[in-house]
Amino acid sequence: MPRRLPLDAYVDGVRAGDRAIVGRAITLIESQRADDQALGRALIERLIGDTGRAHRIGVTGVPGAGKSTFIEALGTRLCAAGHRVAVLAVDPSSARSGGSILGDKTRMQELAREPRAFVRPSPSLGALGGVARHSREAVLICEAAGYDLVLIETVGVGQSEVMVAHLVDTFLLLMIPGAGDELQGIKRGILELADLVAVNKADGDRVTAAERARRDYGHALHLMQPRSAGWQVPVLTCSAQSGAGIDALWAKIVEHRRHLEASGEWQRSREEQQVFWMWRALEERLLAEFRGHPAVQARLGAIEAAVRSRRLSPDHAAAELLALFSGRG
Ligand SMILES: Nc1nc2c(ncn2[C@@H]2O[C@H](COP(=O)(O)OP(=O)(O)O)[C@@H](O)[C@H]2O)c(=O)[nH]1
Ligand SMILES: [Mg+2]
Repeated sequence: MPRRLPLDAYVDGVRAGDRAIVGRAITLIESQRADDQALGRALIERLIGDTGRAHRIGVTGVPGAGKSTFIEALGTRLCAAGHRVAVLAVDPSSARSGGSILGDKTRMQELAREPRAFVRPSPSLGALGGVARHSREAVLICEAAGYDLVLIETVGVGQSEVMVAHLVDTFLLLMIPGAGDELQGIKRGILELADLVAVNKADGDRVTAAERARRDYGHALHLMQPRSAGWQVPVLTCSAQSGAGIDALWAKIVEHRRHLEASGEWQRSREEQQVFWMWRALEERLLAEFRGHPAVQARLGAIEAAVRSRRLSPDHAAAELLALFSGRG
């Protein structure tokens, strides 16, 4: 099989919901090669009219919270109910080290066997900015392929969940009982991003602890500003392993969507997200052009050295570099 297909083959294959082609289209947009990137951009342009229809749902939480197990349990149920479910992963650790903190279960073997599901386990490589663009375009490809639910797994330990919050309509935070806030690495900032909170692993001898954690998070959230006006963030318990509470949680996710649609926030937030990503793309391109600019390249080393030795203030140095870039230097 050729490494790369003609543009029409990608377009037709994605529109037909051909899972192998969907996978190859995502590989294409993740490629670092200039010719692949040009083809990838052309593909996104061709598909853009077929995008925007899915409910985009982010799932975050510390490693081991049960995100993959939960997505597999939920995804399997949703497929049985007639949905088509795509699962993507965003893992900032793999961008840095090549290792993954999303873990093995991210492969979700059971769900991947489901004909109505598409699972993309390998998160993209590259800087977080690149990962953001890849993830966003992967969502669009899944939508064009007819998946009506796109679930995105990410880890609640750094910046990736902030980025994912700008990608999704509904953001679910999975906690585990008895770990304590510090242990779970959950800062107030992450709690503020959540539209729903679920305490997972509410099974066996953890049921009481999970119930206590649910009450504690409920109290904490009551004092916070919710992400969308008029929506009190629900806190539930569930067990991804036994399936207990999963249906109730899904009902809340659907309720959140209805709330957004009724208030007009669904549309508004999608529009704001588009503009947000335009600025991120602009920043990324501008910075690349800046670094590649000959006058900047010629002076960068000397200016950095001057900043290091405090002969030049960082702000002054930035102004000088910008002047070089814009031809005023
Ligand atoms: N007891 C129990 N274990 C669970 C539950 N959900 C996940 N696990 C286990 O927790 C571990 C981490 O799960 P995983 O889905 O990989 O977590 P992730 O890192 O958040 O994606 C695995 O050994 C799972 O089998 C649950 O609801 N109850
Ligand atoms: Mg995982």
